[in-house]
Amino acid sequence: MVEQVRNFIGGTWRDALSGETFVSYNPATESELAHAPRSSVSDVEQAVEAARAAYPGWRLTPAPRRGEILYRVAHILTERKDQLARLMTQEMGKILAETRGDVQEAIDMAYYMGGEGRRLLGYTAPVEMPNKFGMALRDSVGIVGLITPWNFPVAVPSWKMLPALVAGNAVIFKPSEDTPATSAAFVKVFEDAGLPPGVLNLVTGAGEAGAALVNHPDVRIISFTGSTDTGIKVYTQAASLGKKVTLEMGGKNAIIVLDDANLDLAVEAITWSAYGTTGQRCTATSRLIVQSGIKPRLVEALVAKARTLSVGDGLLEATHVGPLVNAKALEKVERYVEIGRQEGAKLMIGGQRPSSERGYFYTPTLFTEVRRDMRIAREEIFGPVLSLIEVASLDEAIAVNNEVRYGLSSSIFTENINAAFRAIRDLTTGIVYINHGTTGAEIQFPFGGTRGTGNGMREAGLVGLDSFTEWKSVYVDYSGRLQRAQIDTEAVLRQTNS
Ligand code: UN1
Repeated sequence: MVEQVRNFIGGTWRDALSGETFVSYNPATESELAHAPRSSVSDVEQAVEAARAAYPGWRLTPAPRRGEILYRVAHILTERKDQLARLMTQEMGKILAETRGDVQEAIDMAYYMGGEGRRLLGYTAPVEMPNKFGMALRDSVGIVGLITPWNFPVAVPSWKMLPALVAGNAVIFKPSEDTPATSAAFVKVFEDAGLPPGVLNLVTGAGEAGAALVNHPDVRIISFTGSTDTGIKVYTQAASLGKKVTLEMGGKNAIIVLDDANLDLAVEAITWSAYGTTGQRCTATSRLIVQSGIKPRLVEALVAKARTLSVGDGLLEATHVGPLVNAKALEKVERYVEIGRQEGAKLMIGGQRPSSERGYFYTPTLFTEVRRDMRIAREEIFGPVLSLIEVASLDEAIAVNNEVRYGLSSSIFTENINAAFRAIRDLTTGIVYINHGTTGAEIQFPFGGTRGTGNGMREAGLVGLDSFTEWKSVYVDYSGRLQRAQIDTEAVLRQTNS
């Protein structure tokens, strides 16, 4: 049955004002999964109107009460975890174990940010005058716009929505056009948890709705996760309107394997970080930087392991690797594999579609003899394609890791503690793993990357509120007179010299 998705604006579920819809497909079967509103400027305007009406009341709702609603969100998500995971698998393809993990990240985040309802910590510090008090408070900002991708359709919006809401903002959520049904099911959880109408609004659609959000003068913050091309456009436009922006874009993450690594452990980690989620994570491993001594054994073990992976519909428990999200994503992978071949890299396994009549499937692929300057060593492919670059030393491995335009995640496999600490110090990515793949970040630590991955902001963790709050510094003078700082420099010097 094809589901009818609606926008959620001011607490009611509605079609687009134009009545137009678009289709969301199941990438494993290519069948229609849902029809959703193709929102335009006027739908976004309605959502902003609803958010503007809801904001003053939400802002003044005591933060511990806001936090309690987030705890209810966590409970309902826990109850609906399997249901949401199944819908997500059908809508964007990744396997059930991964879609359950996606929902779990949102549950974790709801508890974590629910707790912020009783913290939202600011600080006090001494001030220069007697009978005077100073403090710094976090304040909400107003209306926040979220533009989010299809690869983590519940987890990634949760990193944005939950801190934004607990801090007292009103939110407009524009999810990827590949996952409108999952997004609506996620928003329904907030409705059922008792979030007041208008505090969270959903507008589905494509670029037009996203652009309307970025352009609307009353939307003061844009939090974006997605492709580098779109992210830079969003950033440029939002900056010209003086908005605050949080960006999380591409990755070209590497695992370094030194000669002394635990081979079995490295093979497991590489396999899941490179081919899990069909390589469609911004944290996925797409480069392997391998020291010469271990290379032959590692390649042999990786090829053997890749042969055991079953590619298919993510709803089947036996599947390891689901489809790519859509035809365009599949074409991009095919194009890059062709580029790799032409550049002279050696295809060890994969490099083709499995024989299936339907679905955007692609077999796990490994290239060796990849040079640092090849496009497959530098550009984000976002699919199950791994490029192996051979190096002589730890120094060379670190240099290769750091030279790409992205800086999200990196990892090193070594049993040598000195090498591990050198890597921690010198790998210039936002996330560094030791003896673990490049995926699997936890919500209590900052998430984000250096260089072209972002704009210096981080999501989640202790700093997760920074994107959605403004600092307000407050001075209270209770001396009853106008006190002015007068530092008698000469007197200070006389005292110091005596
Ligand atoms: C993403 O791909 O955008 O660290 C997010 C991980 C997950 C989140 C990935 N926890 O792989």
